[in-house]
Amino acid sequence: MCDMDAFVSDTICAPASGMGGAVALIRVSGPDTFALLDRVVHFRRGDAASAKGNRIKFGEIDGVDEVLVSIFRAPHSYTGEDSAEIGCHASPYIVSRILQLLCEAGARLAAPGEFTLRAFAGGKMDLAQAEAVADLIAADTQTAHRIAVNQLRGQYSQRLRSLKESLLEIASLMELELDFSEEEVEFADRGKLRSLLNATCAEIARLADSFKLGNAIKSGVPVVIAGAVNAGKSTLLNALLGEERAIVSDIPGTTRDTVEETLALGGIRFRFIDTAGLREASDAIEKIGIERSYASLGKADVVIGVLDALSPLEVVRKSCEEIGARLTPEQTVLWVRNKVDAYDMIPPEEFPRFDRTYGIFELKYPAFGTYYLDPAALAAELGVPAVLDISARTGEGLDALKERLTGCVGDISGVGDATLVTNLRHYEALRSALEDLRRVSAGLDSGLSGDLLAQDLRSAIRFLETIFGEVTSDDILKRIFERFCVGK
Ligand SMILES: Nc1nc2c(ncn2[C@@H]2O[C@H](COP(=O)(O)OP(=O)(O)OP(=O)(O)O)[C@@H](O)[C@H]2O)c(=O)[nH]1
Ligand SMILES: [Mg+2]
Repeated sequence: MCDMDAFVSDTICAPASGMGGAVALIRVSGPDTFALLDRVVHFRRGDAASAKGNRIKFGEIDGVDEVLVSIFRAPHSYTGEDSAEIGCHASPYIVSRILQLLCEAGARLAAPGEFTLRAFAGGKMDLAQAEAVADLIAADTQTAHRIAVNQLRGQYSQRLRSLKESLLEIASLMELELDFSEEEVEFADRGKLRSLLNATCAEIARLADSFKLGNAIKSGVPVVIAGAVNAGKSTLLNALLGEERAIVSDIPGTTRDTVEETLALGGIRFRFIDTAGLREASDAIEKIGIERSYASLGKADVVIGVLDALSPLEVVRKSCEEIGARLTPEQTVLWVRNKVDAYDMIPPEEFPRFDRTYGIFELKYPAFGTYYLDPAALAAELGVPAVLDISARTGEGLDALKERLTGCVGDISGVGDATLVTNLRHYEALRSALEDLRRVSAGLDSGLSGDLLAQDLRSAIRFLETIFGEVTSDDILKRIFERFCVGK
């Protein structure tokens, strides 16, 4: 357990609103909140210290601003302590001047997440709920928002607590068995113990499995757009975003550095990363860019492998192999053949230039059909599951590409109401609990000593408890709350 008293002895203040806007909010919390306010603010009527209950008071800070102060008396506040929110005009000068006056009067500037940490320490919320506060602020899609709200309201913790209850019941059933085993009494409830253990394991496994989708919804899905120079990667990024984000030109090697932009598709945030085209570069800067392309492939959940419809098949095959060799089985690759619109535009006298191109000539110009491969035949030729024909220039095939992208994430309909794990810390705790429980299960089968089983079971319970912070350490709390913004 951590030493909460160290956190809650003084009075803290911090700006709580973002930049911009007309009005700013400054938060104060701690035992001296009201005395401190009375030193800094001249209230129109009465003072903060003797104000009854929660109320809003109008006042003036000399030479600085007129302010509206919301007073929250313990325990009816976010932190559970005496606290207040000062509304003032959103000039950076006013905000910093008020904070300075509060600090001169005895407050301390809060660390990131310190208000929420106090709410947790004061028993206003458990740790999973506290983490949901940060998720709620960061949520930028409806789905991410719904999941954060569900977790903040405690449904998620409730679900995990009932799993803990099941484990406690298993523990007590096991103890019964231990007590009687020496007397060789037939254990009546063994079937119940088994089925409860199996059901609990299955539920924990389901929750752990939900992390892939939960994390995709919360953090976004990194999608790397990779391929040979000039294949149209940057054009594709721009077409997906609907804006001219990356520079496009017919000069091979236009993109030198990775360009990243996010886009929500079907309730999921995708982080598209356009990369420098892959080739043997002679230029030192381009070489660095290509190294970055390879490095970013490692961070992708999904790779869009862009193949140039106007390149010869052998060149395409090489690019396909280069990308494929750097991916792991967990990563999904969507292969696209870009520039299919160009087939229409190539004048017949240009055809010799496209010799051994795997294009669509056959359809438009049957005489040149020898090298045409439809997408399925091309996929077979390249040894990949599928290829999608697209034109980043005209938008052809992009809806199908978007559909395949959302298909990579899984079905998100109804996830707002399901219990979904979005937090890596929780996922790891669930995985560890599951490992312990699987040992318990195997131990039961092989007649392992009850002491050893009980040990693993206790460890599984502790892992669940870390999720809502019943067991925690200063280190864990520090790591969680330092990722919060100041003022939350
Ligand atoms: N006809 C046609 N041309 C395209 C299409 N997509 C891209 N192009 C053209 O192909 C050339 C290269 O496009 P870019 O998007 O810069 O290609 P890139 O893959 O980002 O190239 P690098 O950054 O150099 O690796 C430009 O002249 C684009 O206009 C397409 O769908 N159809
Ligand atoms: Mg580019």
